[in-house]
Formats: sequence, structure tokens, C-alpha cells
Amino acid sequence: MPRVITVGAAQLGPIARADTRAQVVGRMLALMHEAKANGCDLVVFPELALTTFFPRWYFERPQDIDVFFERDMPGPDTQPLFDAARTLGLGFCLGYAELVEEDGQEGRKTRHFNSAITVDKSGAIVARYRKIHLPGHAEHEPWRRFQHLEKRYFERGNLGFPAFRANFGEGKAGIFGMAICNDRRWPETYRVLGLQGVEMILIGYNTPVHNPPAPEHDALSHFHNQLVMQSGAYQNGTWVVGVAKAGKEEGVEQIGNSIIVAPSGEIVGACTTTGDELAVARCDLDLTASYKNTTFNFAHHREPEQYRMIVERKGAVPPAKG
Ligand code: ING
Repeated sequence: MPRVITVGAAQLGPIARADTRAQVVGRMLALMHEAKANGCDLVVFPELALTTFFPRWYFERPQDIDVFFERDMPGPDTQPLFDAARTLGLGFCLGYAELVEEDGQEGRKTRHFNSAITVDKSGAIVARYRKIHLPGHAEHEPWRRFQHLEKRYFERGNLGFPAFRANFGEGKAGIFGMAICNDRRWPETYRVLGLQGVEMILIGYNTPVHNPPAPEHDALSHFHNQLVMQSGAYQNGTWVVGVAKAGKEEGVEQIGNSIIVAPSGEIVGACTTTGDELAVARCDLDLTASYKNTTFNFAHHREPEQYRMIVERKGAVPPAKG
């Protein structure tokens, strides 16, 4: 029996700084009910889905920053999402700002991560991921039209890129992975998951149209968004679901372009607005075998020894003589 999972890309439109968690969770619950009505087994929400994208502003005081973080997951504001998972029989992937007391090199301290969890149909958290590729900068850069201070507000993720088994109903079990926003631009993200046999990668993002360090790329923001996820899917024989926080949010235009990509690299579902919108696709996880067992049969065709030699040779090509 084919392992077909019906997936909803649950794109969110702008979230204002003044919007409460309850207001946002209400919008997410509406998308979960719509997903259920469309036969979904799993919905994917964006990165930092509970609040406005706060790294666009410079804050100094911890109390101004920590208001955007969740100390508990589920907490009182997010418990309705977990209840809905159970009552509707619908899994979800949620991106959020995670504040946690955790041991590290410097002993036990408060840690701040840009995180995502996957919750199954019973309402249980089955996997957690913490964003590794943190874009932007750490200090205030007033020359920018808006800031991108992820390197200031988050620590680099410390969980690696773990693929995990999850089950979204009878005959709907597979190997999943998560990534967050800028992670999707790096081929290593997909390959590290691909080497673990991943069959579907769940990605949320907040992507401004304008990239202050490289405004010449702005017109290509949709193209680059699709390029990286389509190539990551094809080159690793996996489904990829990319979901935006979209629209003009606190004055900053963010791309929508949420898409569901097949292991062929083809886009099989897409949002066409920049608001709250659900795109749905039936995803046959067994389709991944058509690529994993042929073109991208890593055991037969990949040459890790050759790559290792190049990596160990290190450094760029030496300058031309003379
Ligand atoms: N946002 C952006 C992203 O990687 C960015 C940052 C925008 C990088 C445009 C390059 C170009 O989609 C997050 N949150 O990572």
C-alpha cells in the first residue's frame, strides 16, 4: 500500500508586534480545521510562527527580547494547538522562539534558540530542531532599512540535523527532517538529512524581499526560494515543504511562495497569496525510492573519499603565478 501523506503548507500572513499569542493561535487553528476538511494528515507552519519577526529590530534589554520567546512548549497559549492535533487527528510542525534553561560549556544557563517541533496526531512532540544557519548580524547596523539580528538573539542550534521516524496514521509512517529558513539555502542541510534517508523535510521561513547587503538579489527572491528547495529535494530524493510567514509585516515586505516540492524537484502545491493560506498536496513517500535507488543511490554513486581529499587539501586555488 503506498505511503501517501496529505500535507498542508499553512502559510501565515503578517503578524503585528501587538498581536497576542491567542490571536495568532486562533488563525493557526482555523488553518488546522481547513486542513482537516481537506484531508490533511500533517500541516507545516512557518518559522517563528507565534510572533512578528522581531529580529528586524534592535533591542538591548533582555526583557524586551524575551517577550517573543516561549518558556514552555506547550504553554497555556499553545496548548490549543496540541489539543486540536489530538481532536482532529492532525500532526503539525511549528516554528517558535525557544527559551530554555540548559547545561552547556558555561554550566547551566538560559539559552535562546530559533526552534521547530513536529507533533504527531496524538499531540505528542516527536522531534525538535534548533536553527543552525543563523543569517544576519549581531550588532546594530543603522545603515540597513531594517535589521536582521538573528546572530544577536539566538544561539546556533545544538541538535544537529536529526532525521526522525514519525507516523501520521495507518500506512503513513516515514523518515522526516526539519530545517529553518536560512538552513534551506545551504546544500549541506539537505545532504546531511539525505544521508540519513530522509523522505520529507519540513521548513518554515521569514524571508524579506529586500536583502540589505545584496539589493541586486531582491528581484530574484522567489526564484532563489524555489531554486534551493527544488534542488535540495531532487538531489536527495526527498519531499520538501517550505512555508512562509508572508506579506507586509511591520513595514517589511516578506515573500510568500510557500511550496510543496516532490522528490522529482517539481512543485506540486503552492500558495498564491501573501496572507493566511493553505496549500495541499498528496505526498507519496514511496516516490522517493525512484531517486534514492537510481540517480541518487549514494552507496553506488557518491564518492565521499574524493570529496574528503579535496576538503583536506583545503583553501582556495592559489593565485596565478607571474
Ligand atoms: N531569513 C532569510 C532567509 O534566509 C535572507 C535571510 C534573506 C538571506 C534574503 C538571504 C537573502 O530566507 C531568515 N530568517 O533566515
